[in-house]
Amino acid sequence: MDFPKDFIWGTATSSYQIEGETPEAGRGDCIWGHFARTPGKVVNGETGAVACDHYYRYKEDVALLKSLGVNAYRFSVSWPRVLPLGLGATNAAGLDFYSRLVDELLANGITPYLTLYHWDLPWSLQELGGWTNKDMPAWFAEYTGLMTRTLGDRVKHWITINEPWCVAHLGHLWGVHAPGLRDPKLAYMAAHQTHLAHGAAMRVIRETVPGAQAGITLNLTPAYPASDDPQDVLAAQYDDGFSNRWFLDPVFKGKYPADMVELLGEVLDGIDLDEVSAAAAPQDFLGVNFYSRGVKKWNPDAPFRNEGVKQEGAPHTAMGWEVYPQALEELMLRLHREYVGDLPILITENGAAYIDPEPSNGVVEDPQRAEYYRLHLDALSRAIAQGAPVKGYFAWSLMDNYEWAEGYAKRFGIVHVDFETQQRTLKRSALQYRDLIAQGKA
Ligand code: IFM
Repeated sequence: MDFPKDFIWGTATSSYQIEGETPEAGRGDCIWGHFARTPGKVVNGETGAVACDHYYRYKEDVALLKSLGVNAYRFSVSWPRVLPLGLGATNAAGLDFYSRLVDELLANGITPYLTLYHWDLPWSLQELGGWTNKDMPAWFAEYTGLMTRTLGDRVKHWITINEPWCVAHLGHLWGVHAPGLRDPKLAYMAAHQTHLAHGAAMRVIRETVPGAQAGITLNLTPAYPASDDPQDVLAAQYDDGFSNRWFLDPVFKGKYPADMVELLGEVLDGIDLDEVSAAAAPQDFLGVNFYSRGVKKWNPDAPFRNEGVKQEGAPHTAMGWEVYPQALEELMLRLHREYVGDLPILITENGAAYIDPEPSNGVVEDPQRAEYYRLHLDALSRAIAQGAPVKGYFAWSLMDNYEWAEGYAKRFGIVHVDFETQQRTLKRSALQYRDLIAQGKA
């Protein structure tokens, strides 16, 4: 593997997944707390009430980052921690927490990459319709301004929204994530609002943070046809539209993909499609979260005319996601050709859940996760050698945490967390990552 000397090596987390809800520190409720407390929504009814207790243990966690040798850390701000009702009165303790976290990172030589929205919408905004309310871009801009004014002197790397596809589809179409709605029209309205909110936040960041580097993070899942049959090829094209182009095209072309607009038809009624040009505000990088691929076959009865085909015999993670690193290499080259040109790409998440053994002799042996990382970093280094402008990589995740509707059962960390004692233990994958970073910097 060959990475440039100035490569950005990081790990990533998000607020609701690690911090703990800490109402005693003035944080307001969010849609995930509400969703998780609703019976039947999350495995074992688990919530992020304590999670990794990171709000109180952040210094220990920054020390872990330091021990790994990373030069960057991607975290998210909990909107209801700083604005408990989403708008209006601020929570000084919440702002102070992020200020202390940023100072601790900088003191340890670690560059903060701040994500403004990683799914924990203030509950009071959801009561007003949340992402389907047309005021969302303005609310998001107000919240962005608060954060840039508070941290913009020290934080120069800003990510607006994490995985708008999940916000729209998991949260508003299939109802498996907060806020748990199941309505195609609401889902596409929510997606539209994430585009507009991204554009609005980019303008605020530009105006308030001199020298800012800013962009969005999209989860991209390459689609492959199950066979050479032209119908399967079309199924893959539609899946690509649904999973990838609906989010890439607004940001890079300022418009929605025409084939999908036609396919969605009246689902889009009530959305002013031309407004999406606001999402094309120039970015400094594209954040990409990559986990797996989809293999698609034609199904005229499926909502998007395609359905996934499980690749029997291929390796899969504990999430049931196929391990297919070649898709990462191909995705980077496609983005380079069709979207970003030479604009930097940051892999803002990549990683895998597996069932791990308990710690033994001070380490957790996780050979499958270590191999997943090795294969994907290898794929990335091949893409870079062919000209893809990949400038950084953030392992998902620094530590085991609250995996949304899967609760604590699915562990993505390179650091093991004992959720009873909050003891952190490095896994073998973390040691491998540390060594790789050291070689890369050498
Ligand atoms: O844990 C999530 C993260 O919050 C967003 N991207 C995918 C990860 C694994 O499911």
